[in-house]
Amino acid sequence: MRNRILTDQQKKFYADNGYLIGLPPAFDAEGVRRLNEGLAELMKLLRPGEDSKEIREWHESSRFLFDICMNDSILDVVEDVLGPDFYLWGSNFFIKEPRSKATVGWHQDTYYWPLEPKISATVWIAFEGVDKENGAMQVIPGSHRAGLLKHRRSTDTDSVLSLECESGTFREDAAVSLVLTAGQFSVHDDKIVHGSPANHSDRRRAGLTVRYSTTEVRCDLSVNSHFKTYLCRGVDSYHHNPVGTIPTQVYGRLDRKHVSVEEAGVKAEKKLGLVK
Ligand SMILES: O=C(O)CCC(=O)C(=O)O
Repeated sequence: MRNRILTDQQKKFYADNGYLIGLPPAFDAEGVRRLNEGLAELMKLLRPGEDSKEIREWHESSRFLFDICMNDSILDVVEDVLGPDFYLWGSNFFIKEPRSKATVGWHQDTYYWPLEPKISATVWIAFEGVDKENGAMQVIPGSHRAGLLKHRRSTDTDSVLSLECESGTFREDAAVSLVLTAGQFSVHDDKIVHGSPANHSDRRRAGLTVRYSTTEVRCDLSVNSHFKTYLCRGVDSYHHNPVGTIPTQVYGRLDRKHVSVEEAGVKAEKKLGLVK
């Protein structure tokens, strides 16, 4: 049987607060060097006018990213959080160049995803150290227990996301910054309220988010027809979702576009019962 990675205390912390930091790094100094070398290769595949936000779900087309998402020390932690049977389905970069004004508005991931039941976790892998100054992600501890909050279309043009929690639905003054060293990762629940401020430093801030769900979670393919799963641990006895093929190229673009609820628009929000 697999050794448990998280202590009972850490599991309780995750259940109560909806996130975890302070985990052992998944990548050492050489590993971090390779992460950034690989990121530079992926950036070369971007077309004029595109930026790192376009590198979404490229774990389906780049073995380099697929292997990061399937890193055993990361999956061990996810298994402790989600249980024995779960799959990988999403990945994307959140990169803020030095002095970038870009922010991420307060949101709950689950609002963006046409998934049911809502049992998912995100791992945020630090390609460089992140702290308050360079715009580390912030979470509102315990907010995942309040259920789905109302979101509205944001008018803040600096935010890279347009759906944000309505003000007054959570306690912004309780925010905690997820400070990480390069190679470390955090984990957060799909219902926790989180976001991030601008990068006020001369350092780049780069992180890769990786999304995992338990095998009982089904994607509404009428909203995101490109959804693909990769079983990470255990068995998928539900067979609810399409299964992806493991990429053979080390670095490759994915030109099939996954669609979030944000992109699918109000029609999808209505269909999923998020708005009337
Ligand atoms: O990196 C960030 O600032 C935001 C990340 C995020 O929203 C997420 O992981 O869902």
